[in-house]
Amino acid sequence: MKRWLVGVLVVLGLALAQFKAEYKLSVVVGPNTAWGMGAQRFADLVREKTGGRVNIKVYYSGQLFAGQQTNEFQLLRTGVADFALGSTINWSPQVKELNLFNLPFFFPSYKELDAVEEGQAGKAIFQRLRQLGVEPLAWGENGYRQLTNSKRPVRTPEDLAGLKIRVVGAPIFIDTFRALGANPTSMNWAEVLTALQQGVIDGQENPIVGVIIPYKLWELGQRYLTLWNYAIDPVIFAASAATWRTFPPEVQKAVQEAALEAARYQKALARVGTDDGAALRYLNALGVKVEIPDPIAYLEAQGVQVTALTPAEIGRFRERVSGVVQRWMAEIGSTLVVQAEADKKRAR
Ligand code: X2X
Repeated sequence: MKRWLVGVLVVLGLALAQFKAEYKLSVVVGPNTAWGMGAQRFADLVREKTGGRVNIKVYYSGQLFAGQQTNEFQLLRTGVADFALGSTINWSPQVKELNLFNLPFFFPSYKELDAVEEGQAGKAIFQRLRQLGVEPLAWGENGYRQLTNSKRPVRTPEDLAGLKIRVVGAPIFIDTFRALGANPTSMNWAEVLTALQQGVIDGQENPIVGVIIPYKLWELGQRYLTLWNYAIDPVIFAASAATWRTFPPEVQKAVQEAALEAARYQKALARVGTDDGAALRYLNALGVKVEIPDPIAYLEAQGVQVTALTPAEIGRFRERVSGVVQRWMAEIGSTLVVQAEADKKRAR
């Protein structure tokens, strides 16, 4: 064989060899959620923008971490997962700064949340993730978390008394629901549906568009819904640094662009009918068919009794958790909390 041809083949071989046949992406929920659809969109865009070199397979419903959702961050760090669309809740046991989003009643509006994500605090959080071996690419969203239960309407902290509420295995949620007088128990999402069906738990908390509707929780007896926006659940599009380092700069750029584009679409899907109309307009402009433009009317039509709390009613819950907020702000770190407060203020 000609020398130059050998050279060409070697270079070609190297170029090919640096890509795996399949890159694994972890998601906690199934494909029919905004979160799952965002993951698929990201995979499709990455394939398209890298000319098929980066081929991502989405592993839904926690397949990669075998049900233990608070292990996802570790999987990503070690490169067992190449990518993830990870909830800040599930990563918060390893990344204490992410408890910022778990602070009860800390984010009164999407506008303030977006300002924090795009602002100083969001940048500091991304920097922290990089230090821990995870390359953050974009902010997506599961949504504002609302309460459902099978027993009664919840309008006051007294209504919550004694209700057995499933929360994710992140300690701040146990603290919060204890302070509210409920009986919280931590459980992986993979077990929640059966637990609801069997009445092992009375209630749970999750976003309406992101989880409650796609999983049809009313069919599992969750007939009472309280809208209180008590916590927000961002989803971070991210790569394992171990994988990220193997990509040449032009591939990194393509993957980064794909993440921003997919995240914008994903966030809009998660917010439909719960914002000022911007999400729906954006999706309409993209030509995406939105099946449930009014999620609250839809839930009511399914027989769910919806209790929307007034600001004064929310104030009563907020009072009960003031100690939890103080304690967890110290845990998160005052620098980050001050940055977040400043970011929020700028949005107002
Ligand atoms: O487990 C949950 O409640 C879920 C699906 O919302 C998260 O992964 C945080």
